[in-house]
Amino acid sequence: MLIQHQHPKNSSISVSVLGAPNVGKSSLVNYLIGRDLSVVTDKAQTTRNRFCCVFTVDRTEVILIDTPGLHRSNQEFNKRMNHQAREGINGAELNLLLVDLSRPINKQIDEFANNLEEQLTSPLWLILTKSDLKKEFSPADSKEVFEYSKKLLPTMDRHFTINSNSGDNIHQLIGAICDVAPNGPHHFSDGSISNKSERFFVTEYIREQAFNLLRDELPHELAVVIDQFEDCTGRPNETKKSKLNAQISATILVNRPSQRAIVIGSKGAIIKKIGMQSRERIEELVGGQIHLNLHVKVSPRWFKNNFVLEELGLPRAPDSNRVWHKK
Ligand SMILES: Nc1nc2c(ncn2[C@@H]2O[C@H](COP(=O)(O)OP(=O)(O)OP(=O)(O)O)[C@@H](O)[C@H]2O)c(=O)[nH]1
Ligand SMILES: [Mg+2]
Repeated sequence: MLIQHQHPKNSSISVSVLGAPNVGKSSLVNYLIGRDLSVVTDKAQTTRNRFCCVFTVDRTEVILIDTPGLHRSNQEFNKRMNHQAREGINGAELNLLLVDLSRPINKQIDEFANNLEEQLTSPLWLILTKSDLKKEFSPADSKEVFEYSKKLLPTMDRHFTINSNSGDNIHQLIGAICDVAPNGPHHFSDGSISNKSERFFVTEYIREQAFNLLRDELPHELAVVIDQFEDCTGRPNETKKSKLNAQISATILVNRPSQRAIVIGSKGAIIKKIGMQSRERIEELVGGQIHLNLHVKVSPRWFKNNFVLEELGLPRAPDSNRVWHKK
């Protein structure tokens, strides 16, 4: 076993990244791992599934758990997303609570405490994000917010003020995480960087570009599923086509026929753009050329359909509604 050959001084820590939608969780994750793996958009509820990704500093492995933004909703889809976020805490040895400085601060802390205080057993650190958007915010202000959060969240233990665009203070955060990492073997010792497959990130990147190109409520009523993912890397190297890494067909699900028309766009302009931009992202991920075929399908109320939700990696939550529709 690989683990038996690991250096005795190795250490490893799993760290959940929590907070309300749009506070900058995935941006911080990407900054820490040094690549744009997780999807980031200016829309709330971009991340829908919890997943792990990893970076190492010297002998310390840090496993980050990116989570969907916690929010209040009675919709089945949102309940399952929230459940993904709550599950992020399970098994995490350290939790980071991200709070967006450009929005009401105490309200975010209150909501988090109301939602999750009972579930927290590991240490919690307060990470005040987007410091560039609140330049007047002083270290004394940070301390005050930290003291406030400690009253509501007993496991609250440290605080940092960061900016994920420029990286301000993030190296201090990395140092602090490494300092508390317990000795133990690395779990991602085979060189992989995430617990999710390429298929998962393909759907994420298509959805990310759709989010970027579409406005209003449409992004929330849109999902992406893979129809076919053919790995072409093993093909004999004789034709030009054999340079292909993968041949991928995916479907963008929308709720209503009018949304299908918007996603396709005039003369197919929008879907073409989604395809071109997401292909660039996917090719970077797989390290080679791909063929990407995109379709748009009306799947009425897919966000209430257990079958689709399971396919999207969102299993039933403890507070799930009683729904079971056929596809
Ligand atoms: N100005 C500024 N913008 C930031 C910073 N960090 C993140 N953002 C922006 O905030 C928006 C949301 O960032 P995400 O990383 O997607 O936020 P998230 O918390 O993962 O959001 P969900 O997945 O929807 O819960 C994006 O437009 C980011 O570019 C920051 O430090 N400064
Ligand atoms: Mg996110």
